[in-house]
Amino acid sequence: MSEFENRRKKVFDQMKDNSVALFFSGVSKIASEDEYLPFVVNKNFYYLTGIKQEHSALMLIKAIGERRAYLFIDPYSELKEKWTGKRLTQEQATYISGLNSVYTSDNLETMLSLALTNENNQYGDIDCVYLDLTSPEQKLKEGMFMNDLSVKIQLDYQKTVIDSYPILRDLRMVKSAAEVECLVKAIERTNNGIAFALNHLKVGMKEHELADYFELYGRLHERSTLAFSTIVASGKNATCLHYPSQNDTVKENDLILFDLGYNHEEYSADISRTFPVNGKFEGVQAKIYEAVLNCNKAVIQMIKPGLTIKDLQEFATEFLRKQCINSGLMDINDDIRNYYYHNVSHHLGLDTHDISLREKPLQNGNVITVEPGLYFAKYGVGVRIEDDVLVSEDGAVVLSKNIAKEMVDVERMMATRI
Ligand SMILES: [Mn+2]
Repeated sequence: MSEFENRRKKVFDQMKDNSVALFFSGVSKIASEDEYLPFVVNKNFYYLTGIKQEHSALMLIKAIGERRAYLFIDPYSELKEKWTGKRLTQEQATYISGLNSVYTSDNLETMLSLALTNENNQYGDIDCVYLDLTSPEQKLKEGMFMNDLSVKIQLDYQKTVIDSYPILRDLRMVKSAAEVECLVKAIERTNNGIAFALNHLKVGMKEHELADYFELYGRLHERSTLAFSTIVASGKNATCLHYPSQNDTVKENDLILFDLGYNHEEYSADISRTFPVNGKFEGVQAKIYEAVLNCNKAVIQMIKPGLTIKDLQEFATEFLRKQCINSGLMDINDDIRNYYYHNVSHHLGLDTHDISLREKPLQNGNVITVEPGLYFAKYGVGVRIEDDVLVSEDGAVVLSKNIAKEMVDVERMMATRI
C-alpha cells in the first residue's frame, strides 16, 4: 500500500458507515489584478493525496462493505500550461496519489449530488458528510466556502455534517517514516543554509543581510520555500522573540540569534541557534549560553512517550530557574518568567506549529521542537537553542543533531568559516 493510500485507509477506518468525506486543495489568492500569490496547498488535502495543484478535491465514500476514493483536478489545458506552467494530467495525478479514479473538477458537484441523493444510490443511503470545519488553516483560508458548503449539505440534502479536523489532527500528530525523512531533509538543508549565512557574516553588516543569505541559499537549492519568516536578531534585539525589523548593525561583541527553517515537500524545519559574532562566547554570554544548552539537553534526555508538552515546559522552567540562580544570573527571589517567556516545545510537521492536541501525552512517532531560551535585556543577550526531535520508545531521536550547538563546536565552526 502506498504512503498516501495508507493515510486514506486510516481516515476511512475512522469514518462512520454510510458517510462521505470531502477535502479541498484550495485556490490561489489574488495579489493584485492579474497576479496571484504563490499557491500554498491545504495541508490536510496534501496529506491524503500528495497533490499540490489548486482547485483539486478528494471525495471519500464509505458505504457498507465498500470504500471509494475519487480525486478531482482541473481538466488538462495546453493553453493554461502555456500561461502558467505545468499542470497535472490524470495519469500523473494517479501516479502521485495512488488514486485510480481521477475526474475533472467540473464533475465534483454532480458526483457529490449523486452520492447524497438516496434514490437508487449505488452506495446506499448516505447519512453524514465530513468537512474540515475547524482546523486553524481552514478557518483562516476557506472558512466562508466551508460554511456555505456545510449549509448546503444540511439544507439541500438533509445530511448531518461532521467535523473531520479531529481525525486529521490525530493522524498527523504521528509521523510515518516517510514524513520523518522529509523533516530530516528540511533540517539538513536548513543546516547548510545556516553555514552559508555564517560564511557571509561580517561585523558592520545589517542583521537582515544574514537572513537574506539564508533565504538565498534555499532559493538556489530547489527553490526551497521558508517554513516561516526568518528571524535574525543580534545583541539585545534577540530578547524580542519575533524581532521583525532586522535593521540593526551586527556588532563584534554581540551574540546573534537565528530562528529559521526551510520546507521540504511541505514539511517544516524549525531551528534556532545562537552564535558569537567574534567567534568566542565570553563572560556572561557563556554563562547564559551554557544554562540554555544544559536545559535543551536535559529536556531531550527526559522525553519519552506518556509525558505531555506541559510536563516538558514545567521541567524546563524549573531547570532554567535553578541554572540562573546557581550561575548568579538571577536572584533567588526573582521570577524566571522575566527571562524565559515562551514555551519549550510544539509539534512540527506540515505546519511549523503543527496541528495537535497539546494536552495529549506524547506518543511514538510525534515530532516536536525543544527550544529553551534565556533573554537578558540588561546584558544585551538573548539565547535560544532549538532542536527538532522524534519521540520514540527509546526516548528522543534528535533529527537536528548535525547542527552544532556545543560551545566548542560552535566556536570551531566560527573559526573555520570559509
Ligand atoms: Mn519553534
